[in-house]
Amino acid sequence: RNASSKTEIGVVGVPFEKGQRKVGVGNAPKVMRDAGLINSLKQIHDKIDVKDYGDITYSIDHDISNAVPNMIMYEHMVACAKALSKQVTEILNDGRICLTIGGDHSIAVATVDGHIQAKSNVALLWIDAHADINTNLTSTSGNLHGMPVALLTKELSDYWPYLPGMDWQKPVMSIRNVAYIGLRSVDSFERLLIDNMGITAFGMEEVEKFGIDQCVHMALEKIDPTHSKSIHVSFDIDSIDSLEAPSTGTPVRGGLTLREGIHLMEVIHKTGRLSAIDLVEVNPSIGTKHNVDLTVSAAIHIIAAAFGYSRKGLRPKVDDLPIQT
Ligand code: NNH
Ligand code: MN
Ligand code: MN
Ligand code: MN
Repeated sequence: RNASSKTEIGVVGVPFEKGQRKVGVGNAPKVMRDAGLINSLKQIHDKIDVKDYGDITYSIDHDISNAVPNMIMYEHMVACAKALSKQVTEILNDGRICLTIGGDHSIAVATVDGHIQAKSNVALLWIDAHADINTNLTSTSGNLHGMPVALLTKELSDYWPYLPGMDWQKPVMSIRNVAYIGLRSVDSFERLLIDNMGITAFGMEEVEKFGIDQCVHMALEKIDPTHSKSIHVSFDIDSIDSLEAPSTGTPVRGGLTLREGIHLMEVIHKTGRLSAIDLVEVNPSIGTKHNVDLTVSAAIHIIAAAFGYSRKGLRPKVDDLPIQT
């Protein structure tokens, strides 16, 4: 894909914050739109077409609250995810790249599910300080935003009890089609899984050792060796160092620089196969106004890079320099 080919984007906001315990992450879609997200997308280049599908709404089934041990506010996740999965499928079937603005990371169960419904052959890049591959038995928090990768993948499906209300969600993705970049806060059972299953993971040590460009290329080569899959990037803003993206629920120092986050997205853009992006865990209630502004603008720069924003600058349509007459 380049500046001369048309890029159609569908944006959906998910004001969902019940996958963790801090207030505020649900306001990110509004804060991102107020900060000019939609216009920033339109201004990337003149072949971009953006449609805003609005925010996800849902109503919960009280009968399934506390149905599963150690999954807090489970009934909320179930209801939101069902609505979001449908919306993502619709956006992709409309021929658009789906940009989902969270919300906490539990919403990725739905975005990836919706992506698989539309495209079947999906490769998933999970950009995060955390691995989000806990089950209800391994999680020490009970927070659902630490569990989406385990809910999505077939190799983990035997580790779950029956999940009422989630029958629509089929764990059909193989963990072989998932790669992590940015890990630096991994729980002990998560580490055991990553090692035992040989999950592709480029933690901060690997980013340091090989550089971000090599890490992204190696990750893509592992999860999409035939260069044929539909690419999903689930981007947790806490992958970025907390100095550059401080307004997030579980900040971790020593992370990706904004420049590395932008470069990563530029590489993915150049594949021409990017179909869906989640941008999650921006919490506008954490930190000062300056902290929030830094975090929101980092998120917008990362998104713009994914859609082809060029740091080199783009040449004009008519490439004659204006001359004095
Ligand atoms: N691993 C921890 C848990 O399961 C923290 C997860 N927090 C995140 N993940 N922000 O991206 O609760
Ligand atoms: Mn996450
Ligand atoms: Mn995280
Ligand atoms: Mn190759």
